[in-house]
Amino acid sequence: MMIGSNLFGLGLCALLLPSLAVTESTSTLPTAAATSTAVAAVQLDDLASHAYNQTVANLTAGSNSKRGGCTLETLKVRRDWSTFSKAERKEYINSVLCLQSLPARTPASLAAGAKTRYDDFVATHINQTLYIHYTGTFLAWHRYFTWQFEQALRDECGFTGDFPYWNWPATANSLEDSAVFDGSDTSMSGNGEYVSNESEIILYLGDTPPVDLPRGTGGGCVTSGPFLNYTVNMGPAALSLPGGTTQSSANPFDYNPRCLKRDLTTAIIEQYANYTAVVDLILANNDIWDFEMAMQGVPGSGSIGVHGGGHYAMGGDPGRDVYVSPGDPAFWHHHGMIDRVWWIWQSLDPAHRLEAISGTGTFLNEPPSANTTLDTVIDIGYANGDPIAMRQLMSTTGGDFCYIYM
Ligand SMILES: [Cu+2]
Repeated sequence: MMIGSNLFGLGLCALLLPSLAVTESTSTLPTAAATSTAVAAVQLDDLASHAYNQTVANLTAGSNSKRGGCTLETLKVRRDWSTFSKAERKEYINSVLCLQSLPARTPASLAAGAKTRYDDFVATHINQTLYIHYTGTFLAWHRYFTWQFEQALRDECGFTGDFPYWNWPATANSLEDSAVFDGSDTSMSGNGEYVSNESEIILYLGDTPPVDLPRGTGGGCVTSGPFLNYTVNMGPAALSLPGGTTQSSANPFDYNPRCLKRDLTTAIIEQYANYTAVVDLILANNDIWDFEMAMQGVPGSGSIGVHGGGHYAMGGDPGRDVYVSPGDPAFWHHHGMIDRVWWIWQSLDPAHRLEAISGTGTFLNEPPSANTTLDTVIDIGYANGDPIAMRQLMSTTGGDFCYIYM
């Protein structure tokens, strides 16, 4: 498999603000996650309000003028998918389908399976997986990747709405009934067809004890919704299969069209991305290294974190493939929430956290590589945009970014 080499030659690897009043003060914020789900849900709301108010206050004060010129007037909004109207959901879905119908920019000589503009993003993620997970770039890389996906929807497919996120803990009772995955024509398609006799998923990471995950309620091809006829064109690269085996194709960039599979596993969200888990991630980790490791799951801890939680709760193919995961159209909803949690965490101590980076340029520093710094350059290749330094990616209202989460 050519994954380890850098095939693409990439060097390094309607404003809806309800109120502008700043009402929250830091002293009212929780300092430890409540074990009660209901209380933790309120805590998460309070933390998000704090981040929101702080972002608005900074823009109002004009302290941002030296950055990219983001203002309250140009601020874009990202919202929980469940708060989107049906018409808003359809606009977003149609723009994703549009991107999946436009021709790829990635040369076939680099990725024969990259057929569409959507696939350009998948190919980039496959290509760089070992340099963007468990690295110093993890959070900023995915912030940029998701934002450039949003720009592609706007610039190439006429999308004008708010960008969505999947509020995991609010779906911890039933993914099958959630707005993201209910299988309706305003969802991101739903479950896969039920496959009987599937055994559990076993994740291996280096020499650490494996993590067992329950199987879900589907397993096969999605049976309804907007992505019923969508084809996953590349991979698998490292697809976890029930029973503990992993499937890889000889060249994951080759054309290998197949259906989108899901195996919705509510129990995974219930365990790893419930309200208490999300609030604990935000409040119990003061250091960026601890925060990003807890988010991805500390190897050997038995936890896959909220990041692994969202990916594996989708299940199926490519949901359980670290490399090909953007091939599931719900990837962006998931990474919207990842980015939101980072934004909330940053807002709790911006002086120390806004530009905090820890880690190197390689997966768990294997093989050893240089520390990631503010000068480290991110390049998402044929997906979209230009190479950019980490320092431009640290604030959601700095550099080219200008967005806020509600
Ligand atoms: Cu990723």
